[in-house]
Amino acid sequence: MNYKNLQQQDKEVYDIIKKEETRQKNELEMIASENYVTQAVMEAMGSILTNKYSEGYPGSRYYGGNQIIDEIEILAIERAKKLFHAEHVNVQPLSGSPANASVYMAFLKPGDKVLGLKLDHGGHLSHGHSVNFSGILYNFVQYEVDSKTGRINMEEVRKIAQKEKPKMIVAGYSAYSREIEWQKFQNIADEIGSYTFADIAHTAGLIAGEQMDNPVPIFDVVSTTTHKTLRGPRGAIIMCKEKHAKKIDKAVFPGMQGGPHDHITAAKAVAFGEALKPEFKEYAKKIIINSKTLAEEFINRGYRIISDGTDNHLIVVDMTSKNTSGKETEKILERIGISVSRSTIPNDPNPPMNPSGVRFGTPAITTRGLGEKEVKQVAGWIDAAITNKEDIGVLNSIKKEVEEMCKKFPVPGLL
Ligand code: DSN
Repeated sequence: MNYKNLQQQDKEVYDIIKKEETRQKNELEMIASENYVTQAVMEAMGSILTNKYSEGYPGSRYYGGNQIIDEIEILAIERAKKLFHAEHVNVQPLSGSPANASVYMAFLKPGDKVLGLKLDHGGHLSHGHSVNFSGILYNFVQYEVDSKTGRINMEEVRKIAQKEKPKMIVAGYSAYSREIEWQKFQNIADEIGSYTFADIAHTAGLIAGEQMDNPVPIFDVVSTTTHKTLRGPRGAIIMCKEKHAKKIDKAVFPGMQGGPHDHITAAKAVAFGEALKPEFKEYAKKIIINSKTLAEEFINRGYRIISDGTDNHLIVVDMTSKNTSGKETEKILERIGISVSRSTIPNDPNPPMNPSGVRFGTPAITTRGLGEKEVKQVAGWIDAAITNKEDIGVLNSIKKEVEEMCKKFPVPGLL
């Protein structure tokens, strides 16, 4: 990436960015929610569209001079509609939590009852955790994954829904590795007259790439971030049935947000354009193959994987099966140049800051071009590092091997 002007004007910031660039080049990213965007997405993000204010929507803005901005927002909307088969799309949400806040604002009043998956069972903070606005403003009741299978038991969800009669049911998760039965959620909601809300932030790219089921034609409303498997800029969108369009748009602006970030809208349009190409389906397929390969490698080495495997881009591993914790594993792997995120496991006996699990994801390494052969190699390094966590010599030599692999598979956006 060329930072010529930044280098001349502000060396302090330039040096920090270059250090991070080197880290991204030399280390493997296995955080399930991260990815590497293309140069084209970055160029759109770095464009002069950042100079504009455009509160409102295409054709109806609160500032002059927005005819051209309207073109980019309409293009992003049309591409997202095509990608997800959506009736209505709002491309202005700044990120995942603000998007979810807008969804709740559109459909609920403070105090209304909502049903969401518990955070330590794979849900998200914004799905009703008590420290989050969602849990503070709304009356969330929570469902769990089955303690034996690690999967969502739809009969249990039905029982809770029938008993609690929530106004909204939330599905779509941050640390759940299985396909979601969208239609069954909708059927339950229909029985009790609830709205259905899917947060597909994690799997949006796999859905766009037609490797996982799409809730958009089924659910009332769906949010997703654009920067995870979808491989776009940091941001989010909301998709809904046409009948909900007005209330969603009103909730995003003026309800939750001010001016949209037009340079990010342009980058979203670029990312949706990329995801509409046939190559993206291949990419999505490879992410899942890599994730399944990783799960198999761990299982063969005696690691306990929640739900015993994966249908998507992530796996959650119970590290107590290897006499370590999530936090310690995160540190050990940092030492060899692999980034992961610690994670709670269902019914975790340990606290969220030092949970039992680790969440591994394959979207970023798949973007780099790693395939099954390399994933097997990476699983071997991870296991060797955990087994030899006190042996600095072993950790240093694995780190060198990781660096060698990184050289062979450069980050596309950093060429
Ligand atoms: N922080 C994201 C994740 O890692 O899943 C969710 O917001």
